[in-house]
Amino acid sequence: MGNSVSPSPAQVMPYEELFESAIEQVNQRLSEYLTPVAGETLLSGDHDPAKGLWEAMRYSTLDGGKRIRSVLTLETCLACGGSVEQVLPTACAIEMIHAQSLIHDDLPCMDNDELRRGKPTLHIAHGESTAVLAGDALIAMAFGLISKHTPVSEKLSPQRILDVLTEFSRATSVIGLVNGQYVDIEYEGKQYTTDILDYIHTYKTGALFKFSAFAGAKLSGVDNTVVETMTEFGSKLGLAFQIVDDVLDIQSSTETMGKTVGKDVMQEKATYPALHGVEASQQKAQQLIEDAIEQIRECARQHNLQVDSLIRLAEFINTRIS
Ligand code: GRG
Repeated sequence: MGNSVSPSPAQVMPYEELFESAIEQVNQRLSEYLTPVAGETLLSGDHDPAKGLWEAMRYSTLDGGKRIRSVLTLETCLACGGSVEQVLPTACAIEMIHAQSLIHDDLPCMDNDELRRGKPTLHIAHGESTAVLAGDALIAMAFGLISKHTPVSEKLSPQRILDVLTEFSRATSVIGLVNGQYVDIEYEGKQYTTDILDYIHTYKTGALFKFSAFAGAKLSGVDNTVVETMTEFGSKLGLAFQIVDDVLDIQSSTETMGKTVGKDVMQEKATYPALHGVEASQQKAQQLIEDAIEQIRECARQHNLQVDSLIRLAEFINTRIS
């Protein structure tokens, strides 16, 4: 697409290098969380009859994925003066929910896809019932990680952690992924308005980005005014991300994306390019990113925050090719 918002020297550095440390920390911690604790179940280790379930959860969560939502959470927390430890369990929980949403989205009863992150989807590789159950386990586990592993401190009260859990529940359910996905499927092959399109994108994709930024700010211990600005920033990034995704579904290749492209047209999905055309979609995504960047620049000036990484992340969303 090449819709660069404000070209800067750092932008030539690829996303994976810019956020290498955050991505590595998330991957390492995710792997730890997705390793069964010895002795916790009736039969464990080589005798564990549910070994295949763990393998399935690891297959879809650990191998691949840009980690953009968890990077957003970590970088927001750092920008607001927090530490990685304060937020890493929540960042991992977000990746688990994201992985689960992809597993279930790929099922034959939903988008019916056979390729994800460059390899067979979970139901193709491990069977449909395992894919449903691995997704179920990831959802339930995600909530427990936040409550069990987030360290309480003077800056990070139990109430803040409860607020994060409440918002996580909302963002993943009926003002989030589930209702977005429901309406997305409901409107396949039907007439839709801009309001319906915004509804789908705001919830199906926007809600988890919004939550990612919210959680990063909230768990840093920063004031609520900053939390609100960061939450709006995440929301705009999420909407832009989905619009860019819809454009890439038309302009990119299955090889580059690691998932089947061209499906939106085939399944007559409600998308920005289908309703407004590719050019207007690119302009809309660019506008959202510009607004988001301006908003956090202003917030950074007022509250003396360091937001360069967040700006780089926002720019990546608009220039990504996969
Ligand atoms: C969360 C309880 C619960 C249920 C999930 C199936 C479902 C309900 C929601 C599906 C939502 C969905 C598939 C949204 C699409 C979001 C999107 C653009 C995904 C691609 O994200 P990337 O590009 O993927 O970040 P990688 O592979 O890089 O992680």
